Amino acid sequence: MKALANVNFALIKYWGKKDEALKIPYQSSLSFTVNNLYTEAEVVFDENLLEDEIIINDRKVKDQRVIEHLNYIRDKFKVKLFAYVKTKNFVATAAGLASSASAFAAITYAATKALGLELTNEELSIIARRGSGSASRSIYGGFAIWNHGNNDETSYAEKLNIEWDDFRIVVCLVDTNEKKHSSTIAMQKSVLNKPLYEKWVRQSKIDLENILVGIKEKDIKKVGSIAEENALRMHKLIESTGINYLNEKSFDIIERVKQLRKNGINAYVTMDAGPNVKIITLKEDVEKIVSEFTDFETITCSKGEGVKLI
Ligand code: 2P0
Repeated sequence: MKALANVNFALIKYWGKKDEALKIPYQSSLSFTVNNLYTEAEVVFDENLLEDEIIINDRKVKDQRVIEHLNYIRDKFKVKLFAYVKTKNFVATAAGLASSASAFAAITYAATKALGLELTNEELSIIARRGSGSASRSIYGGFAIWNHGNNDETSYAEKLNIEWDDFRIVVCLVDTNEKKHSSTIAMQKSVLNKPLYEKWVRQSKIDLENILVGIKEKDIKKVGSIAEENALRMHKLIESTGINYLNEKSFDIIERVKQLRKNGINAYVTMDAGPNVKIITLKEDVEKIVSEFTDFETITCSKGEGVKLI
């Protein structure tokens, strides 16, 4: 079975786990699944295999996270067969935006379909979450909310039934190399900074309530400014641990986006566990933004679909 899952970008970030093994977060998060950036995954369970065979981007690897995810799926559905797994990240340009979210969503869907299972999106979201937290959201197209829940059964993402056709994210590529610090480790360190982390959890709850209102009203100013503040707050928290994902070029883009806003253009930033900057905007402003950042490679994204078989 072969599946495709799109990358999702969080507008309200997931940052920090209450339960490391189950990947249950302290706070809920909200994201937008995009087109143009995705992973294709093929999974075949084969009685002739003596171990899992994993090929990522045409390279045979012993990827422990993928093996653990297969072990989890085998255990859950009482399957004994090893699997052949082949994944490929498709980004409009070089690698680097490759995401564990799209990868684990695609593997989850391909693997469960290969086992002949017909699961609900909630069930798929729970399984994908066990591979990588943010993968729980890539099951869905467009806006999705991952309710943190309190246990394995209640921590899953749901689709927000709101269509906002003009919503866009312009990715500004700063660096396509693999990140130096895994987000899993950076999250663990952030949680240890108790006062700041507790503040982060409290504020992200407020941000989530407010951004939901903004999305319902299709208010780009409200949505953009809440997402930007949320992302900058997450990076302040991360910096407090001694880890820096953003570099000079990222800060330069952030400043230039502020300037664009002063000139009446709808543009707001969000950044994840790396230096690339994603600019939140509307269709009508995309051209102006792209022409401002000709010194960077940009990828314009609109709404992407949920996970599907191909
Ligand atoms: C997010 N990120 O909400 C946040 C914002 C990065 C910054 O989810 O440990 O790869 O596998 O659950 O999902 C990246 O973390 O981490 C992430 P694990 P994951 O998109």
